[in-house]
Order: sequence, then structure tokens, then C-alpha cells
Amino acid sequence: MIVYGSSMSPFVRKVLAFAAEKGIALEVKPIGLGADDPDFVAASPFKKMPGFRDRDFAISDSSAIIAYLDAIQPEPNLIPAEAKARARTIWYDEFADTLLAACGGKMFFNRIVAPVFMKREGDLAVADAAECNELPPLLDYLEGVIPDSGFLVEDRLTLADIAVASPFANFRLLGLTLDAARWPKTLAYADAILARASFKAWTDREAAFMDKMRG
Ligand SMILES: N[C@@H](CCC(=O)N[C@@H](CS)C(=O)NCC(=O)O)C(=O)O
Repeated sequence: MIVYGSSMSPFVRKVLAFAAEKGIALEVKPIGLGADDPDFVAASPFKKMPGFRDRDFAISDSSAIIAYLDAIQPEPNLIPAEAKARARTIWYDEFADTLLAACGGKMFFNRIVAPVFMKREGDLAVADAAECNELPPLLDYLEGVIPDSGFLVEDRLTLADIAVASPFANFRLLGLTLDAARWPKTLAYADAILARASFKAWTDREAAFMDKMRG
């Protein structure tokens, strides 16, 4: 099974960590942002990473890919079956994708992707507005909902934790200084999830790659 993209994308990283927690082996085909690679475009017609292929089946979108992986290998269970826990897991996945990662993307694109990879200026005002105005309410929300167990749903690792933690790896690459006095639970929670081998395998490589790119 092939994933097209870069683990620096929170959506790609989410799929890779989910597969690692399931014990599913994936081959990563590195793809740059908006690349024209025909195999990638066949899997992701709007050129958004991740794209995915399993023999004659191709699809895009991290949540769709995860639904496929979960269906072909149900155990270990990472998407609860119980109705409320299942709905809350899907909510956190959606929160992570459409709010947290979307906000992080404005910073990551304009402060890192544009200047480092595309060799052009990013819109720093957009990045600053995301950091100052959009991010704090999202972190306030998480601070209020993270249980003492350190897992968002069913007091065990689920897709909810994998999805929510993934954008925090981008916050690290950005070097954001998040207020530990205001968000102590959230930052400890994200650190603990990102310390899992399923994430660390990718985040260590990303940090080394960024160091090389920045010279
Ligand atoms: N909802 C999609 C979002 C994917 C996405 O927006 N990926 C970004 C990279 S982080 C991308 O490929 N952007 C390229 C573009 O918009 O042209 C998912 O969950 O996979």
C-alpha cells in the first residue's frame, strides 16, 4: 500500500501514525505540494496530500484513507464501536483537520513552506493572525476537554488522539512557544502522544530534514 505525500503534512502524518499503531506497513512516495506526478494525481485528483493506493484502489483524504485501513484491519481497534465514543472520535478527527490543522497550515505554509521550499516570501500577516487569533481558542477548548487519562475518548488511544496530536508536530517544527501556564494539560497531552513510536519515527526525520533545509 502506497501513501503519496510528505509526513510534514499533518494529514499525511496522521495516516502514517494510524497505520503504525495498527501494525500496517505503508510505502511512502515523497510528493511535493501540488505536484503533477500522474500516480499521485490519479489517487488525489485535487492534488492534496495524502493520496493512497492499494493495488487497483486509489483514494485521497486522510480520514477516507483511515476508514479504509480500519476496515481492512479492524484490530487493534482505534475507532470505538460504542455510539457516543465513535461520534466523539469522528468529531475530534474533524476538529483536528478543519480547525487545528487548518490554523497550523496558515503558519506552516507562510513561515516554512513558502520561504524554505518554494523560495518565495510567505504572507506573514496571515501566519501571525492564525497564531494570535485562531490558535488560542482551539487550545483553550482542548484544555477544557482532555481527560486525566491523557486520552480524549474511552481513556485509551484512539484516532481522536492521533488526529489531534499530529498538528502539534507542526507547531514544534514552527518553533511556536505555547504558554505552558495557560495550556498545561494540552501541551503535556500532545507531548505524550507525539512521544509514541508511531509518531516519533516520522517527527525525528522531519526535524533532521528541516535542520538540513535551513542549513
Ligand atoms: N482534508 C484533507 C486535507 C489535505 C490537505 O489539505 N493537504 C495539504 C497539505 S497539508 C495539501 O496537499 N495542499 C495542497 C493544495 O491545497 O494544493 C485530508 O484530510 O487529507
